[in-house]
Amino acid sequence: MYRPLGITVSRHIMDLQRMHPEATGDLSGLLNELIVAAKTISAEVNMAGLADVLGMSGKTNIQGEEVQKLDEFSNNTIKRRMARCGYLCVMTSEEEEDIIPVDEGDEGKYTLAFDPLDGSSNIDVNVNIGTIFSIHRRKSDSGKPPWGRRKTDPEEGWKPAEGKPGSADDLLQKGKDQVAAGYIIYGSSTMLVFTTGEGVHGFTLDPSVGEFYLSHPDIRIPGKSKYYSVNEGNYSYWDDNMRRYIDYLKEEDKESGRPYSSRYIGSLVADFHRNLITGGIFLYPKDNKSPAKPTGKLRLLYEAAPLAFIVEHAGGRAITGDGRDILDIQSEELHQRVPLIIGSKLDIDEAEAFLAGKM
Ligand code: AFP
Repeated sequence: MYRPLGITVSRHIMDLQRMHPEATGDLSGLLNELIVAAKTISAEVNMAGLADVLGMSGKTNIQGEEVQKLDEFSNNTIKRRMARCGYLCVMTSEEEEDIIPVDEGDEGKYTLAFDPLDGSSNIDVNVNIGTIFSIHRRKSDSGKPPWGRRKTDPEEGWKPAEGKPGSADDLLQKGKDQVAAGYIIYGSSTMLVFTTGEGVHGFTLDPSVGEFYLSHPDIRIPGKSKYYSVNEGNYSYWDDNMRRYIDYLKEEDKESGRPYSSRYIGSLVADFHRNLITGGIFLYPKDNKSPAKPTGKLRLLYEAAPLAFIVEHAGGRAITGDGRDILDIQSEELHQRVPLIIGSKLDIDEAEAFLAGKM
């Protein structure tokens, strides 16, 4: 019923572009390409339960193609599509150690960091998983004319304008300098949530027409919540302040709305999405579980920073718990880990006070 009137995501992106007369359309083009990749992944995720049934021995599907693991499929889908879209100069993915170059001749003015399939250990048990992305403007010169990626040669027609490839340095930027960030959650329905800094908007995929429709305009996270999301199995690895905070949330006190309820899925996108809509605080703090991960488990460039950008544009906050705002951190490595405490603003303020030993 809503379809004829529904605002499609491409229409929404065009509307955003029109608000910026100086825009070349590159960011719109980039987002639209990413959305095609997301739809491709969504279709594959929906088939996941059938992969073994249809895949015969798990090696080939009914088309005779090799059945890939879903995280590998998602990574390849995004990287191959985006390498030739003409809007990027370099990418990084959770699945790849080094930077991912774009195709020669297709160098553009943006960078992309992505987690192709976050929460992948949940795939086999039919629990929500997602793709997270972060877009920055490149720091280095693109070497291209300002009017875009292709020039017309009177002799040869359209051909790529020569450009310069990007480097890791283009990717290593602060979260607050993102130009867009978002995620796609593959759940009871597939949803895209993103921001270009002008509100956070959610779109739901109608699989019958293959189109995302605006379903959650201008999302605002409730200022205070009654939910906390944390892997409490790590309790003995936390410091005293962190333990005291979680103990506090579980105490009974009607006036401050305690005890809080616990909700933990183990897929960051799913835990974050639920808290964004209903209010909540998600914590993956630093711990002493593994000397290799003293700063927590989650990655700055394609997990913490994009979700922090979204939450802050929805009225929430994201911090490390050791005195830093996530968006202020200058990334130093592609796969850098950070503690992440993210969600409803008043809850984050309170957690911050606890973690600093002030409460
Ligand atoms: P997987 O992709 O290995 O499932 O990890 C998911 C994740 O990176 C993130 O999505 C979760 O919030 C977090 O790890 C869960 O970690 P724990 O299993 O340590 O709670």
